Amino acid sequence: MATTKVDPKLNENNIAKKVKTYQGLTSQQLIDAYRIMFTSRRVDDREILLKRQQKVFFQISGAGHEAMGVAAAFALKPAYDWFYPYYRDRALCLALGATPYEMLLGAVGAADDPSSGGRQMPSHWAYKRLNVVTQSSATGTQILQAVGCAEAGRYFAKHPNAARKAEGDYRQFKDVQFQGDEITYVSLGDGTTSEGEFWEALNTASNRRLPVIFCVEDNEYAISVPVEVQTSGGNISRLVSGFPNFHFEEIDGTDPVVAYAAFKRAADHCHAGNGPAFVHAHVIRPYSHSLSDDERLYRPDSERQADAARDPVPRLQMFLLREGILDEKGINRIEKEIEEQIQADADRALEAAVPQPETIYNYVYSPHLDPTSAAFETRPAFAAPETAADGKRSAAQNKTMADLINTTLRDEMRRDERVIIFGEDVADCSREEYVKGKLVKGKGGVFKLTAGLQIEFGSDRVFNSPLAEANIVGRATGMATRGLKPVVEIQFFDYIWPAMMQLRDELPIIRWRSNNAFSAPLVIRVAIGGYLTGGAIYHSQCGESIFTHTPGLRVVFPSNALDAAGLLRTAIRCDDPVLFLEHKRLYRETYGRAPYPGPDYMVPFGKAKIVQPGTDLTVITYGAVVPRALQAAQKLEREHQVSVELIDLRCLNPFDWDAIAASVKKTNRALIAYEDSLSWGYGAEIAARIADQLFHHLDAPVKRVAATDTFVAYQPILENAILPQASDLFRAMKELAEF
Ligand SMILES: Cc1ncc(C[n+]2csc(CCOP(=O)(O)OP(=O)(O)O)c2C)c(N)n1
Ligand SMILES: [Mg+2]
Repeated sequence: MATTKVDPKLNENNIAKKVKTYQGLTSQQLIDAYRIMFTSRRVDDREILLKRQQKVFFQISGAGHEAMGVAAAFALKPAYDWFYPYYRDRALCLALGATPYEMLLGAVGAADDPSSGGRQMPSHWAYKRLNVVTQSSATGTQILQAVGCAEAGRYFAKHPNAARKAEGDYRQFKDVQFQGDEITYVSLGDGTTSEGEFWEALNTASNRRLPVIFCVEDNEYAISVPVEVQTSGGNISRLVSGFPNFHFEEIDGTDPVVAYAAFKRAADHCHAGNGPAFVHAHVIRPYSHSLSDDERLYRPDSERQADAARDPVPRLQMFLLREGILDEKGINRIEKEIEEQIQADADRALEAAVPQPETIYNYVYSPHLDPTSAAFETRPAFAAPETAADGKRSAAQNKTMADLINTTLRDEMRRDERVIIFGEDVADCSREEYVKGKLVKGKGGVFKLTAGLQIEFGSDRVFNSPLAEANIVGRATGMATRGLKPVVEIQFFDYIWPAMMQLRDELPIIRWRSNNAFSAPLVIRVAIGGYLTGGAIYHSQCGESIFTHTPGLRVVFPSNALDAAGLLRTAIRCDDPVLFLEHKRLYRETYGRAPYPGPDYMVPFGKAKIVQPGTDLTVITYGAVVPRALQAAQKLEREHQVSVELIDLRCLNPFDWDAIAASVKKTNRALIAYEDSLSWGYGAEIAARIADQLFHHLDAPVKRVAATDTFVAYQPILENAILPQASDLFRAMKELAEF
């Protein structure tokens, strides 16, 4: 154990009294540390017993990681600092204030499990009252979120008015807490340092000098894979040492005294505003990876025995005895007390009520604010029309979808200081002195959708991200968890995939998996789609069904300027995460232009628009297929007197089943048209529902028109053949009408 130091302290008579401390830890704190470490180990042991008795269903232990966890907690403040711990951080959570009973409620999957209400495996910590944020099983996803969390804390400290509550939108339900000098703690295993998101997080924290403590708990194994296979040279400290602005510590994480001193120095570095800290703690893993793993299959006894000699729990016990801080009786008393308490807690947890099956849909979406409700339905407030000579609204007043998205972003940023925008190229100019000096005009997005916003709102609120999509979505998720409203941009749908882990396993399930303790309402704007004449494979993709297949994510896909404005406003004000798909081909199309509808115009989610009413067949579509379907329908009417009812879904999740059902009951024929590849596409689900629920109303098979089951090619002849054209739609509608 580490060397002893003596600190001068004043006693109650203001006489300097020497209190012996161990690198800042008092004897009492060391006794507390032992208490917590022993408790942590015994909760693991109890869970293992319960698992063997089949009374709990999974076990993963924090054994071997206890000392550094307690040390980190002692150096930081629960309910003040923020914590993104991973599954080995049982001792950290206990030291922050979580109780063994709460942990055992998690193990049995009780309704009152504060981490998830029985939805997540045990050791997936979430304690709202302590600022311990909900964690997933995915290794590494927490790291970028922690960075976003730290950014949010800094933002609120700089813009305290943004933290204010406001009625009528998501802010009403989002309490914001922040401290000027808070720290975000995030931990991970040695294996997890191989994930790209780890490096993205270090890069951003370093670059922005964020007060984040990254803690790598290096037990030298990721399940059975040893550290030298994960990490070039076998030591992560060596690899990260070049990141600027960091404070680095590499320590024996089985020694609480050493670890505490290291975390203190790390916290001091963060508090001084110097930037992040990296604590590389060497620990052991005495209980295999989890109860589903037997490390004897890949670790010889010699190695396991060497580890056992470093076990932090007996080591601290020996230290307390050697230093005369506790005698054997004292140790026994503490241990007995803990054993009895855990026994009682386990008995109580086994009796606890389990969650009821009918609760499974609770908290998939916000229970507070329903974006399909009338609260999100407002009438457009168009300015009095300036009429041209022909009496029609002047062309200048008709705005493109790009114009109205830009205006909506501007309006919402004026209204709500929590709205911030970042992404690739979204700023006017990162080197702001160039725009300030009027040397350049500024860019504002590759499609110019965010043009002028950085100039108006400043670089705190509109800024460029690194070229890293997981970075964008992961950080935004962390920020939104704290109450900011990021409206981030993914430059092309084709490049959304690096963010897929955050989009599938994190953002949409934060509310559900934490049983409503946490939420991350934010907006991801994505330029999508083809018909670009030369867009080719990597600038033309659709693929919306992948996201409508993810519970918890709202998916919107407008076809015209007015809907885009109204739906984007709903997306920003609502309390759920929203994927806002903007068709590139529609950005500046003549079709669907509209005058500015005012700063409060909203379209509720899940309400389709009847583009044209009809009686003979129903066409259900959205996005850039809407104008093509309209063209086909008008031609069919002109040439064959077939009356088509054209439905623009506008919102894909939720979608307007009522509008579809009412129309199909009237026309008895349904065609679903979409730009994505035919097979497994969005229309497949609609077709299946119509077949299932409207079978008796059908006079013809349900038909689909979509892209071929290929990617989109560059040569326009190929692109035309691949994507559904008005002529394809015309043919399919005609055949269906004639069936
Ligand atoms: C993204 C992802 N890939 C794979 C897994 C399966 N898995 C769970 S833990 C683990 C090893 C993690 O090792 P390490 O980061 O060293 O942490 P340790 O368990 O050793 O503390 C793996 C591969 C996962 N949970 N998430
Ligand atoms: Mg490991």
